[in-house]
Amino acid sequence: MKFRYLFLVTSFISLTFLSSCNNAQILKPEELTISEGFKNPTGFYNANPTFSWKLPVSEQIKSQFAYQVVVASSKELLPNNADLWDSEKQKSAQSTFVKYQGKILESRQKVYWQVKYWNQDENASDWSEINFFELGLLKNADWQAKWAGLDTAKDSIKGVRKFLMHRPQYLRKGFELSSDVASARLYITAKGVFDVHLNGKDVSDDVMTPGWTPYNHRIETLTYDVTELLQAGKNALAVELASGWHSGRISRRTALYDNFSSPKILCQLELILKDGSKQTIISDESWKGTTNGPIRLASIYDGEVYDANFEIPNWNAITFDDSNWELVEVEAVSKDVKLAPKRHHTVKNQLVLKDVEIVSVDENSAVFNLKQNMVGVPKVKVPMKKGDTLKIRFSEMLLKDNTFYTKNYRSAKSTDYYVAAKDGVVEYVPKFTFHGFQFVELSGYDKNAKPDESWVQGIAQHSNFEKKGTFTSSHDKLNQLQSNITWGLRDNFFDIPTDCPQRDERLGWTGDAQVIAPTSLFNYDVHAFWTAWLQSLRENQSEHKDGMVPFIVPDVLQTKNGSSGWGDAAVIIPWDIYNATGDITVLEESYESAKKWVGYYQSKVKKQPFLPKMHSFSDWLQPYPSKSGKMGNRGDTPKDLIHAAFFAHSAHLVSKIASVLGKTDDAKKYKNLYKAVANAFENEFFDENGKFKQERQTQTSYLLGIYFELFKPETKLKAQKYLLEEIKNADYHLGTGFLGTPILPKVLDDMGEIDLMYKILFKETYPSWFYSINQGATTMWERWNSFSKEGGYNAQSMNSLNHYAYGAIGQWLYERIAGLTSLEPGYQKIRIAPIPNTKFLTSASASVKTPYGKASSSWKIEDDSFNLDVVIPPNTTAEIHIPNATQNNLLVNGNDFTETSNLKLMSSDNNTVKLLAEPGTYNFQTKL
Ligand code: RAM
Repeated sequence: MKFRYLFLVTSFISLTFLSSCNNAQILKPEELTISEGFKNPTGFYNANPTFSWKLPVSEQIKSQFAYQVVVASSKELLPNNADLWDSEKQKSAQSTFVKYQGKILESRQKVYWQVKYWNQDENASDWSEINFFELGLLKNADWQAKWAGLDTAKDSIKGVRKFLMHRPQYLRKGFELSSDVASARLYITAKGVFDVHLNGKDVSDDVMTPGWTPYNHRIETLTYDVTELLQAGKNALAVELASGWHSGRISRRTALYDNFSSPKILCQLELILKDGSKQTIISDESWKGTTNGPIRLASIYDGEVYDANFEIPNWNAITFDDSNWELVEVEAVSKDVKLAPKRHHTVKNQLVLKDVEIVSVDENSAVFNLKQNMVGVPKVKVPMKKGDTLKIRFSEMLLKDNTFYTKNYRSAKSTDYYVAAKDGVVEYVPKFTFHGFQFVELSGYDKNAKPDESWVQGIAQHSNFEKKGTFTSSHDKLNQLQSNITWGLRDNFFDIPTDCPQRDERLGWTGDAQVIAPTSLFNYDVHAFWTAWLQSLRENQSEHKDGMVPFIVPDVLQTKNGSSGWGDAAVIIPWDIYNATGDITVLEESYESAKKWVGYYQSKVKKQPFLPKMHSFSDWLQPYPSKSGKMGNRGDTPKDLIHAAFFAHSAHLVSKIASVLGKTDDAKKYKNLYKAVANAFENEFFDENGKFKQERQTQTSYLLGIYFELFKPETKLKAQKYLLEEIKNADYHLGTGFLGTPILPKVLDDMGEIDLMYKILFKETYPSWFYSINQGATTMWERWNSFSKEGGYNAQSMNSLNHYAYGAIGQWLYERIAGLTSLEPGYQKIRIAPIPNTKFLTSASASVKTPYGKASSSWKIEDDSFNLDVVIPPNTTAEIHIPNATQNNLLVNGNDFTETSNLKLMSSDNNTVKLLAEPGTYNFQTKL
């Protein structure tokens, strides 16, 4: 008995010892984020965040058995005395988007959190580093400040098309503090765009804040920790303010008819002093302002006018005497417009393009080539003579004879001016505008100076998201395509997803957005970017018009009719985000809105059951349309077919979303609806042979039917044949516009027509992706033939060289050329299934920073052997499909393939071996 007892004790001790040994090896969780990927944010928007972390890459860590999250009001309380929330040990593999379920959090509250996990062997990790988040002002009632600014409308300055322009304002407030500052937060926003300074210093490097939301519903606010910028004694808070989106002509009808008046700021500086007292400085009637500053005018479309003669030295410093300035007017914060912390990252300067070439110089002007179509502002450094005006013009592409071309900007003047106050070199970067351009023309500089490449640089700006994916291959043009896609994305993700960044448009077209969302989610961390815009979409969705989703968001056109293929962004994008991230929150947030959009289709069904009659832009900009000019923009696929296709598809997705959310009745209801619409679609538009009934056949009619699963299985097979015939008739070119193009690769892939898809993708002639590259494109174009080296610009006035829609092919580069896909939401299960085509490629490679860590797939063909390198992150599994392989000719990490605990055989036929892999790094090799 005694002996047995001793044995038990020793084994207990050795077990504890062993497990604590193991514990020591279990590395702590990394890369903690909250909600849509925020790291330690100040001024956070959501009092009910979710928590995510990553398991470190290590031999010991395959998956998560359990986790524990602790949340506290101070660091000292962690981990053992978490006063806000202790999730306790949860047996769950969930390491992303774990919902906070603790005490109610309030505006301004700073919260600390930490997490640990248990690995597959139930060994606990150490606690992670402590992270925090601090909430912004969540309610309008938190604001004591008043909207403040000068009445600039009364100046009645009329710009292009007689739109009211507002002189930029310089506003300031001096104040005194009785002691040093322990902590200070500046809460600030504007009806307009602002740049704020404290004691002469820049508060941030944000650009064009607060960004663009439907201002009549919600204005985003920013929070800055300005503790370091303040001092005991005198201080000065100073703001530059311009029209931006809110009061500029980009807001079109809303600006005109809703009487959006002079720009205003709203700011509240909340201080805790070292002596323990509190003080708040707000925007109110005591502020002073002037419009006699150097930025004379600023417009998003038309550019900026800067006159150095109006510079006001030290205007934003403590010492400045503002007694001559005017008192501002104020307006109370209204209940009707929600003030909410910005829920995605601000626009920032991202990159400076310095590799510049001078194209031409004549007596008065010089043209510079930045070699990349970009969005942002120029930085000029130019010798000037006092009193002269430097004129800065922009262009996307020159004509054959180097003519500077600006017509496709339409009414957007897109021109900046700088008036010199003295002789010498001036440096100028416009502040309250942005342009889309590759070429810059300068005129008005010192005539005695010889233009130099150093005179112009390009500052590229976009919303401040991180790069998430990479794709590269052995083919230069394919790589150029990837570059054009990613530049097109960055250029058009300027606080909202825009159709184009340069002409008098730059609007949040919903159709373009739904088309590009999946590709964007591969390339950039745009989770928060999209969910923020979806909130704007929901705010603009009309209650009065049966759930109509406008075709642009923010809806400054005051859209009357919804468009099929466009309004579906309300359903498709949440679903795409969920699949790319695994975050269910976006589905919860969007569910009612998605249902309402389907309801809009239902409200448009009149005579024929399940077939709506409504508006559509249709398969926008399909090549070779049968009608000419503007009439041809909508392509040849009839709009009634497009309504039915997207009605069915959106109903289908709502049914899937309902299933994920556990709403089984809705799931059934919408599935039945989808089936009924699909049935009506097939009967109405296709004959018994699966042929599209219209004489003029289109690729898109078949693509929509097949990809949206609208055909009976036997009809689908027949329709596939007609699709192939259509492609053959087009001499193996695509024949698709905005709606058909993203679907083409998916359908051909599904049909096993991989070689055909490669053939179409690698076509060099119009219409094709490489055609634009052959014509010098560095971004995606609006039209398949927007420009040619020989003929210059397409004659149609609507013609942008920076339009991301056709970049939707980017998804296929990742998913199939390199072979990396998310198989279960958020890459919890990954599929590696490259489809190498040796006619065009000898290698391709992609990586994605998934919510679990980096995954990658890289293949190359060398010395008659096919090599595949794969990285699978912890807490996921992967299906790996190895092409040209059999069980017998497959080497894994240099050895003959045998099953291990990390690698199991799923299936093998004479062409492909399918394996199920645990996290890790693998090399596969087969002889060709
Ligand atoms: C133009 C643009 C935009 C498109 C609409 C229908 O404004 O091409 O991208 O969505 O038309």
